[in-house]
Amino acid sequence: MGSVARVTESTPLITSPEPSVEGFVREYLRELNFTQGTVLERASTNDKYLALARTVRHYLMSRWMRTTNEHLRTQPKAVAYLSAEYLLGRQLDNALIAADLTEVASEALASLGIDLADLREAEVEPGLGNGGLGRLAACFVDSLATMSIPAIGYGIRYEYGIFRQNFVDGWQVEEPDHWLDNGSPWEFAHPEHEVTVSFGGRTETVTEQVGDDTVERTRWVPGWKVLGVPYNYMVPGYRNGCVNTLRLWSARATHAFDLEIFNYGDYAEAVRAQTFAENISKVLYPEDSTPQGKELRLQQQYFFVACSLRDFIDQLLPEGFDLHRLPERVCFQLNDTHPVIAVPELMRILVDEQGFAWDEAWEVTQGCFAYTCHTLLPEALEVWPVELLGRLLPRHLEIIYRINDEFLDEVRESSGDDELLVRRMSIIAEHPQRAVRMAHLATVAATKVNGVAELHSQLLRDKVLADFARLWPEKFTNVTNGVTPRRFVRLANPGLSGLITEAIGDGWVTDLDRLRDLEPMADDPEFRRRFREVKAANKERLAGFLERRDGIEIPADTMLDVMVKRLHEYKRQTLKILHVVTLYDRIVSGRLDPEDVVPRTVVFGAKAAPGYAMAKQIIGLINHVGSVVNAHPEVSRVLRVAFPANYDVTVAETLIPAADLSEQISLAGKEASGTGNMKFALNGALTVGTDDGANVEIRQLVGDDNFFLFGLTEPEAAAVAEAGYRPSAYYEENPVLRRALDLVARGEFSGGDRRVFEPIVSNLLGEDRFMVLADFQSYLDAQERVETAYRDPDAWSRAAVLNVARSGFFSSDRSMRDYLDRIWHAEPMEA
Ligand code: NBY
Repeated sequence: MGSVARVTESTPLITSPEPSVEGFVREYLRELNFTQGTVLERASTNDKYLALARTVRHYLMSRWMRTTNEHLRTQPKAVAYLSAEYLLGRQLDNALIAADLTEVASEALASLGIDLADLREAEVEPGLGNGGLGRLAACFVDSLATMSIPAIGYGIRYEYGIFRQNFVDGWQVEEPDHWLDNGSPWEFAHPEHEVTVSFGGRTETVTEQVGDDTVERTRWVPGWKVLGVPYNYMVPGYRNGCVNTLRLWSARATHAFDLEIFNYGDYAEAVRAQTFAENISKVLYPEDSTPQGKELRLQQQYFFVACSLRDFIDQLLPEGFDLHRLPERVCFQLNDTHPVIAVPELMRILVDEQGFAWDEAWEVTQGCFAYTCHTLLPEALEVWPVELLGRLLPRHLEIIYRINDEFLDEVRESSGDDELLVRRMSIIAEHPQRAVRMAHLATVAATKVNGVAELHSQLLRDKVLADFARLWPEKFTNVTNGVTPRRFVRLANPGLSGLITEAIGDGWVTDLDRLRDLEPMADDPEFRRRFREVKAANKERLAGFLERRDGIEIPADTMLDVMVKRLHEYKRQTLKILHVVTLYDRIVSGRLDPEDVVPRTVVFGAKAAPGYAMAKQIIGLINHVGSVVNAHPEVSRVLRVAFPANYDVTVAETLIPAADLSEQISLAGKEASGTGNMKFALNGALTVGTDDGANVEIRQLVGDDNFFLFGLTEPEAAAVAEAGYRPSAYYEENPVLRRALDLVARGEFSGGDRRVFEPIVSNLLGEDRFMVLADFQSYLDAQERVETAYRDPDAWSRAAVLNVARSGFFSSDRSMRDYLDRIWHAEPMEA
């Protein structure tokens, strides 16, 4: 029986090697020869990269084993982060800086005639997420490790991550992301710790004799099962001896199932069944806001949380642990509603498997979960049709109904039978079809519910979940998002990092509030000059990168104006492109002398969900406008558009440090937080932005003088909507806007074909749900202020340095402290 030896303190560990150039060369050649099975002379770049990745692991391995042993031995309260997405980005560089090995590795490789930079490029990033939510999870596990918090991340090992984006004639085409094809040196498979997950079937009631009593129990009789195999990834803290674990689950067919079919002699059917099971972790759903309600997605969600709860209980708790005390040992943080099916799953484990009374089980469950909401769009709130949920998870549906019954009793009691309220709050929606509202289930079960920026949390309390906030005001809290300074400053911007460290020491990497000490430097002309030098070098680096990667040429000495994020109407890429169209129109029509324009390069990066037709239209429009602008002899002297395909974490790391201007232009009240906005500010870009999400907090911190605010506020936008918004009125009244829209409508960017962008034009004139036209003039005015400011390089760089100095709050380390204080109540491990 594959039993695993219990870890004791005396289990001998081979210790990781001490870092030295000679030692590294030895370890490296050993990996190349013994694991990769090749010799230096014949090794491909991929061979060399894989050997390097494995060599770097050696240096983190004893910290990992020690951290894991300590967690098992001391049984501290732990954070278990449940997330369907982790948008990790490349691992090599992060592991090197965490282990403080970059110089040693680079010298060691150089002595073998290898350039570390070439091997970095060989890594295909694990894109196991869509955007902000997935990247946030990756930043959080980094911070938890750096702060020595006992934590484990649980998720799905998708065989295909977020699709690769290509442009064909300017239109998005998706290709599968084969990220595992060249080997996966950062993961450790543990098939011996496989977990069985059940689906389908029915429930039945059995009577049992307990002492003198007969009790009725419900039993789930599943219809089919799959296995979950865990893959462990190291999550190294920054030079602190702690390496936490990220555990991603991969689906396999059960052994019994295929054996049975093989015995019937139906080989092909057996293989098909295997494929069916393995489909569960095959591919990441590419929707970043509107859930698709697909059966396979619910299978994915249940699959990974069932594996994770089992794993936590069976592997991380001591044998015989009294599950009544589970809340003392863990907080399961629900990253949006995707893992919320964990709530009825824990109830099922406690009631059906452990024999808990319902109320006891509910108390434990309520003590173990907390829920983070990441949206404000009503269509983004997940609901699962009862028909589907009941077919896939019949026992869970019964449990959800009972949770709802008891909850609605409480609502009736406290509201004096307000039936309208009951309907609004019910976990079960009746229209347009009977369905489970996952956000309601999460809110009812959780100890705490948080939004991801002050404004967002306020709107959750006042609008999205207002009934719940009235019933349980103390349940609601805010934790403003953050980003890891290790990846997004230290690793992505070595030039700025060096400059900061020279000025204030290197403590900022793990204590970002220290950036405040830079504030006086904003008034030091020499510091500002060096800051500009760093920016210029980062632009050069970006220009080289885009040239190599995409064959895109950008001038390296213009204002770099960047809008990177998923493509969504609420984010308003359309507003940005209308600004570009306006500049183009003014120059072409002779209204604006190119000499009077501040030369700028507008860079877009955005993937559209493959089924989101309007988003794909907008991508087409950006590319077509870009082609016309870039081909125009006068215009292209002062205005360029670049839209590199397949924006990902790796691109972000080169693009953000080069940016002068950060575009954060969502309609107020729609972007929950944003995290790109934080990365730009920390890298010394100025923001042109609306009063939305975390922009509000950025502006408060950096100061109005160092931020270009425009647009309706949330209450204003709500009032306009309430009064009946008429976008065509703006079109009629504003000749500049009319000219821009007319150009698009007339086919200026589509070879004279008016039909191509007709859907965009008629949407803007007819509905314009996100009020692009209402904010257009205010945006143009803000861009005028941007130009004026940019003409004074000294003043601009002063503002940029102040952005850096005042953005320390946006470290994900601070977010973790807030979660720890307000929600998790876990403590760091002793060093
Ligand atoms: O989460 C984003 C928010 O839009 C952004 O404002 C915030 O900063 C960030 C981190 O809190 N949300 C997000 O990225 N959402 C998704 O990626 C997503 C993915 C899948 C689904 C829904 C949303 N889905 O239902 O399938």
